[in-house]
Amino acid sequence: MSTYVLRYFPIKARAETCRALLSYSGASYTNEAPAWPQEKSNQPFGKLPVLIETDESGATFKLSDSLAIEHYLATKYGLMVDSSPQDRACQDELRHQIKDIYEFIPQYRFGNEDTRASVKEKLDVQMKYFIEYHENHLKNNGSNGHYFGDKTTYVDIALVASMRAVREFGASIIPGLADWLSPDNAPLINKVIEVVGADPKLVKYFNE
Ligand SMILES: N[C@@H](CCC(=O)N[C@@H](CS)C(=O)NCC(=O)O)C(=O)O
Repeated sequence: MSTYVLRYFPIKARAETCRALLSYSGASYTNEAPAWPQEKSNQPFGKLPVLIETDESGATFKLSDSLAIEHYLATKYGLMVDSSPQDRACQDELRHQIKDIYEFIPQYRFGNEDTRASVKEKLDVQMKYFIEYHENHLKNNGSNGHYFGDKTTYVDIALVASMRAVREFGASIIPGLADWLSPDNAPLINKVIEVVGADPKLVKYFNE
């Protein structure tokens, strides 16, 4: 069985879904927080997260970029809905929309003080689209706390983990961000967080 090291900063941000997928899959993994910027030049692309997998034979596989890591883990552990090319595309679409919301956090945090109002304005517009689109998708799937069918799959886990990052990390950075995700405003999104978040397979992740 493979073991993994997930390199990232000790914050709840871009690596959350990678960590949640590892936990959900029962994989053996450790988190590693390299000294930065000293270790930057030792990463394949100068950025984190980086996943290092070691298989039974001792061979290693290194992958950088959060979505590539997620896609790899979700495929490897049978968490992609693989019934048609449309289903695969739809999962990428939904996942990328979740990531687009997350991306407002670094834009706001690291942008100049005078760009913040415009970043917040764009976030507010996008949040409205995001919530409408995802609530509608979840309703069409039966309002059962899952994006596809009645089982936990990649997008469910990505939502739970990303919204945790948005609430616990992003909300302290962008005023009003958490309000968008109230149960009244986004009931079916919250249902996924409740149903999937209660799965014991995510306990290791939640305890990190
Ligand atoms: N597309 C990449 C972006 C990675 C990225 O920007 N990582 C940031 C942390 S969230 C980083 O490594 N920053 C440190 C640096 O650029 O020196 C991904 O999704 O993994």
